[in-house]
Amino acid sequence: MTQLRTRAGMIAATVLAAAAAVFAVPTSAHAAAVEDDGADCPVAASPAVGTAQLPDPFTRIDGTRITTTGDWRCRRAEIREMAERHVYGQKPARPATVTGAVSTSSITVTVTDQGRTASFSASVQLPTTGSAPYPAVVVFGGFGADTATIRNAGAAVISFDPLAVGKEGTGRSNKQGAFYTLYGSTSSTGILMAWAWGVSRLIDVVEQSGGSVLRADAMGVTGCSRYGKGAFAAGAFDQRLALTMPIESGTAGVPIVRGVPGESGAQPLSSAYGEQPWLGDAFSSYTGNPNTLPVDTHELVGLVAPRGLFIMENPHVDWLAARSGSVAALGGAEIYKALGAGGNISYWSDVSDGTHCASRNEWRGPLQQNIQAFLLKTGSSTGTFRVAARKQGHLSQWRSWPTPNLTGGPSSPPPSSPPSPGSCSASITPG
Ligand code: MCU
Repeated sequence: MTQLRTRAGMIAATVLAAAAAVFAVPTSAHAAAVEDDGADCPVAASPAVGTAQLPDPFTRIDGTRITTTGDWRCRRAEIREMAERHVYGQKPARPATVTGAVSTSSITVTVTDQGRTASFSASVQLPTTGSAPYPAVVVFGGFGADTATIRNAGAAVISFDPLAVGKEGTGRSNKQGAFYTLYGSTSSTGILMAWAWGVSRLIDVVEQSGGSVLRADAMGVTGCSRYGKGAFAAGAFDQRLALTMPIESGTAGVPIVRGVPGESGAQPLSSAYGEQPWLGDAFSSYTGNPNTLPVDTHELVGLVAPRGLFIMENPHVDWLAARSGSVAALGGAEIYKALGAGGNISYWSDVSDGTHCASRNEWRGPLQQNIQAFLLKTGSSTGTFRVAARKQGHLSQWRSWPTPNLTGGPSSPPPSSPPSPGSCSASITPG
């Protein structure tokens, strides 16, 4: 890795060109009141797919196209379910019992499901300004996220150790951590989804805490590298998160799966599948055949829509697949636009320091702006795209579907009565 980091530093001198696009759409993203507002939608068997192009996010499994913003709810449920089946593994519905407590310094969580119990906790650091109850950002792990800027912007930091919920370094038939204590060490669900589940259970406890310290309706999530993969999954699979901010997530994170094999130096799919049990066991069928995957990550970006999403990437380290990341962001932005929320997604890979998970001046302003827009609700989002020329992908090469003009105005809010729910050291290791 030293090798890669040194090289990254050299490439950092490469001149970057930035493309900025500002959408004139006001912030209209609201976190939902529930983890999954489409839990009642029927989802048929996944279609047989064999295309190098990105699947059409707007065409249902039955082959018809959605026409209204209201149609998106159950189309979203199809994408969510297919992503569980083929990429991450199933995320169990909200468990039978979740208890715990929120204080000004910690959150404790105890979950009981199917007769088993597991616990974990997270520490809390309050913001440096504002008054309780505070917005909060769940920060995965201990590196790469700018916790000082988060706290100075007025949001608390919830430091989440994902490894307590889904351990790294285990075999696929011996998965460990709180999630697997409940659902079994041979569960086919990968640890990224276990981590996402852990974030959901933290939100459950904040929700139940009565809101004297933290606000459940103003929560975000972030993390860098493998923890960027986790933050992305957390935001995609829990609609209560108002703001999702994956940093330098690489393969198995934001980058389109179909783009990885053709992107020079990118972490291969088989490497991301094998390095850790991050992805679900079912993904083994696709590491050599990504064109048969019925979904791709532009649609996972779409799972976050219309909520706030700020994707940060590093164009200097090839391993991080930032070109495929830019295509995912551009493809997913079409879903945001169709929902009337084009301003709620931002992408920024135009950074000068090539060090993986570095602290970056460029991202301070937009980070603060995103927290203001989506958590404090005091500002508006800009939908800025700043794509480094070195890793600029072109959506037109990846899609043959048009973006529909959905009728029905901006994305409708979730139903008011929801259906009842049935050690990384910030360095890169080439695989
Ligand atoms: C970008 O995330 C990973 C990458 O997938 C791994 O191959 C590498 O070993 O570690 C990265 C990471 O998490 O670095 C902190």
